[in-house]
This record gives sequence, structure tokens and C-alpha cells, in this order.
Amino acid sequence: MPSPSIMMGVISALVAGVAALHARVHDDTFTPDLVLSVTRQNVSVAGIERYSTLINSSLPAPMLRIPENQVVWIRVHNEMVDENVTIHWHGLAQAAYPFSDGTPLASQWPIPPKHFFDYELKTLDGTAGTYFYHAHVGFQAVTATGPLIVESAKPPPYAYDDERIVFLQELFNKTDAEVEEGLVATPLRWTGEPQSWLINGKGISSYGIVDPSSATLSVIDVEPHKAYRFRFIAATSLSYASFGFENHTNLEIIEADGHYTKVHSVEFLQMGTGQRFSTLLKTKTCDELKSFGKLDFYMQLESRDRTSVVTNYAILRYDGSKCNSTISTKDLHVPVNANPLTTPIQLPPTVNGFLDYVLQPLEPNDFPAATEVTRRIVINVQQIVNQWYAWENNGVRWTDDASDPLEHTTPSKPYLVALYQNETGYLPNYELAITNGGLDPETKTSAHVHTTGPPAAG
Ligand SMILES: [Cu+2]
Repeated sequence: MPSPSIMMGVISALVAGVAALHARVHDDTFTPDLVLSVTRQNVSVAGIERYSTLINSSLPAPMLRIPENQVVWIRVHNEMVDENVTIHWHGLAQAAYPFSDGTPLASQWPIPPKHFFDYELKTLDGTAGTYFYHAHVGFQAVTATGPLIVESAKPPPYAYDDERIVFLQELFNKTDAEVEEGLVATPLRWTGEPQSWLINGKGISSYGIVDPSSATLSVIDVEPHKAYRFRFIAATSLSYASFGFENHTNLEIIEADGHYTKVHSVEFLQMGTGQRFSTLLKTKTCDELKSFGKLDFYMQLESRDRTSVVTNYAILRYDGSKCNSTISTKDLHVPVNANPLTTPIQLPPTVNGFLDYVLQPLEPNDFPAATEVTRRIVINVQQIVNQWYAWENNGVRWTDDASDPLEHTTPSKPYLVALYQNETGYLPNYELAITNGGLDPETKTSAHVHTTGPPAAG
């Protein structure tokens, strides 16, 4: 494998295009805008101990806020000794910067231990919104992930006083390697449900607690009588989330997956892996808080679409000092080191097609209307359950089984680099695909699909 500095040279030359004769090489004299460092260590979280991949020693990784439509260089150091890593910027189009997409073997070689790679990010104009970033090797992403906010120089189209992040993760009481081994096995071995959800890196595990000091609920502080933009990020791997606030049932969706929408009110949210929503939440007035007789309200998160339900909580906490003396803070708070004794809210069963064809873009986009569609591609994704579990796209099974004769071995160079250099060996054969139900059987070309959520209707 080439060293990262050589690889970076190659990539810089590619990005610069054919006109560039000299590769730009970033060594340690180059000053990036942001620096991330990936390590693996034992962490105590939600009461359990877990050997986890972390970014900047933080769970979740630190929030990055980058400007819209400007180049940002992010240096990623791999400080692990036995694992490769890449970082993927989830939701960014990266149309002009494909070699910074962070997909190992597709856009780059992974970063080997004790090396770094400089990612060049430039968001498109009009894509200010809510994203996240995550490691993209193995199962590292379950912990090595953090919020990524793209900010516009212009004021947002909706007014609010402040914003809060609700970052959702799962916590497995197994190492990445153990989970991964089952998921890539042929036949697939289901890893089981997570022991806990994490909300902003905190929660209380349903079992296996060895360190009660880390078994605490996240507290999100708010003030009465304000409007907040809540940015929800489902940085999850396997679980489908249903989320609601106690006694706050008007969530006005204003953004989905990095695009502003027209206001659409919901009482709860369902979020698939990788989805993001912003909702406006108007907080209670002091009079309302007085009639509730409390300053803390639970946020409740439950898994859906599985036989067992994993439930976790966080606390929306009001600053009572902003009200007059009629509200004393005494006895109006719930404990942070325990889950509620009874479930505060009843979240509905899975709503199939949640928000499908419902959200409308705030600004008109140039998506064709249904009547203008000239060709439809049907991708039938099925989980086949007979002797064992397997996933198929249009009847073509995708496995990591090296003994499968249709399976590719590691490419001689990353696919995008090969394509950029006009090597056509990895190109899907359109004609062949058409005669084989839409998938090219030679390359088994299939979309890299993370986001399962509904697109904003055009
Ligand atoms: Cu992703």
C-alpha cells in the first residue's frame, strides 16, 4: 500500500486535473483547518466498559461547524496501531471532491496506522444544514462519529433563538470486531439488539453495568418561552429509532437531510440510519411550567421494527431561574442517574412510510415531476430467510465471501482513481445490466446506499 503522503500527492494531482503537472504534497508543514485524531481505547459509557474507536477522544466526536461553499481541509490522523481508518462526511455531495469522500477502496486507500490523510471538503451552495461524520472501516462508526453542521453566511430561513443537537447512537456490549464478524459472516449472524441507545453520548444500559458513575442521562438545557431548532442526527448502524418528548407534541420539521423544507408538524419522529431532521420546538412558558409543576421533561427513544424494544431517555431541563418566584427549582427535577420508573410517553408502533411524499422543499428544486420521468429503475432489496439470512439486490446476493466466484478481491487501486485514469474494468456494463434485471452481473455494481429515509417530494 502506498504511503499516505504519496497517495495524497497522487490525489492532489488528480483533483487538480490534467492541467497540473506537479502534485501538491501535504506534509506536516501544511496547516489544515481542522485536525482529527482517531484512537481506540476503553471507555466507560452508559455504565458499561467498551473498547471503542474514538475521534479526538470524545464520544460522540466533537461537533464540526463548517462554512457553506468554502474549501475546508481536515487532517485525520490514524493513531490506532492495528486498524485502518477513513472518515466519511455523511450527506455531503462532494461532487467536485470525490477523493475526499472517505469510502475505503472506492475513493481512497484507507489510512494505515500512524499516518494521516488530508480531506478537502467544499459544500455546495444551498446545502447548509445538518450532517454528521463517521469512520468508514469495519464497525468503527458505531462510536467514531460526530455532528457536522454546514452553516450559511445568510441567516437561516426560519427564526429561532438557539439550537440544540440530539445525536443518536447505539451502544453494543461487544467489541467492533465481534459485531462485525457476525455481520459479514456467510451465513450472517445477527448481533442482537444494542444494550442501550446513547443520546448525546449518554444513557443507561439495560444490563451489564459495571460503572454506575457513567450510567447517566443526557440533560439538554432550555429556557422557557423560546424557540429552539433541534437538530436530530441518527448516527446509528442497525436500529430504527422512534423519538418523542414528554408533553411537547408539536415538532415543526424545517429541514430533512440537509435541505430546508416547508413546515410540517409531527408529534414524534422516526429515524432510519443516517437520517437527519431539524424541528422547531417552542418551549413552555413559565405559567405552563407552573401548571405542570415540573422543570424536567423526558425525551424517549425506542427501537422499532424488531421483536424486542430498546428504550432509553434523556432530559429536557428548564432553567427555572428565568421565571419569577412562583417556580422554585426544589423538587421539580428528576434524577439523572436513573431511568424513569414508568414510561412517560406512548410512542406509536412503526409507521411504515413515515413522511414519505409528505415533505416539500422550501425552495423549488429542479427535480422532475413524476409525469416527466422517462425511465424507472427498480431496485428490489430483500432479506432472504431460508437456511440462513442473506441480502439480495434484484436477486443478486452481496457477500464478503472470498470463496464466492463472483466476489471481487481487493482492487489494485481505488475504484474512483481507476475510473479517473480511464480504466474501464470497474465500469458497470449498462447493456448487460438491462438484460439482467438492472444489475451488471460482472461488476455486481450496486449503489452505496446509507440513507433509507424519504426524499423531500419535488
Ligand atoms: Cu454515512
